[in-house]
Amino acid sequence: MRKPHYDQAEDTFVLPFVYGSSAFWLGKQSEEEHSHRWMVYVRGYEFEDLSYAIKSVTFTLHQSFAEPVRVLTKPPYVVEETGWGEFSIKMAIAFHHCNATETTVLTHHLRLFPENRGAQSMRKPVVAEHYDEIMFTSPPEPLRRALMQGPTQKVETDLNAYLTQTSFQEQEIKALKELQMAQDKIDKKTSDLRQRLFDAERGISNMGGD
Ligand code: SLL
Repeated sequence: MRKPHYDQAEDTFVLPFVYGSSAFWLGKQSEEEHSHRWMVYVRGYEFEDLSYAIKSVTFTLHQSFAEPVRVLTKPPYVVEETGWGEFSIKMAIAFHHCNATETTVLTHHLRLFPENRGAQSMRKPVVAEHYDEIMFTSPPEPLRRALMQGPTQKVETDLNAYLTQTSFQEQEIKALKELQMAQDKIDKKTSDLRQRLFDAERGISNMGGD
């Protein structure tokens, strides 16, 4: 599980997190006004329980929804709904022992439709996620202790299953593998060139030695 990164010199903590949405098309038979089921969420990078730092997440939906302001005071910080259209969702993340001015406010654009007008699928969700970090500089003592300790458990939600193909962790592992392969290629080229240089130098010295 990802712990916040602590910088002693600056006395800062950096808390990684992910926010976004996942949407399923409900098919041709669905009602026009409820053609998609979607979720918008704030989650830990590795689905860790962020309630050690987060006090609440307030989602503000489009006015066409009944009670558009949804306050979640415990994880999973998810709003699940059905609807027909895309819109921007405001998310305000409040932290323990902090005042309202320290609330982090983000906007996520809910995506329901596949990119480039691709075909809609009832099985494959349209996932739009963002990685972000929240920085705390010299936080109040109880929050400092919580950040120092980091997460203690993961959150089990349906969300985990929906997001496995696109999880940032998997992307990171894939990127690291690709980097390693590129590094191996460079190492091989460098050693080939070194050998050629060595052979060439030997050739020159043999010429001079006659
Ligand atoms: C659009 N600007 O025109 C956007 C607005 C609003 C979507 C989209 C409501 C569903 C319900 C809903 O999906 N609103 O009332 O339950 O595309």
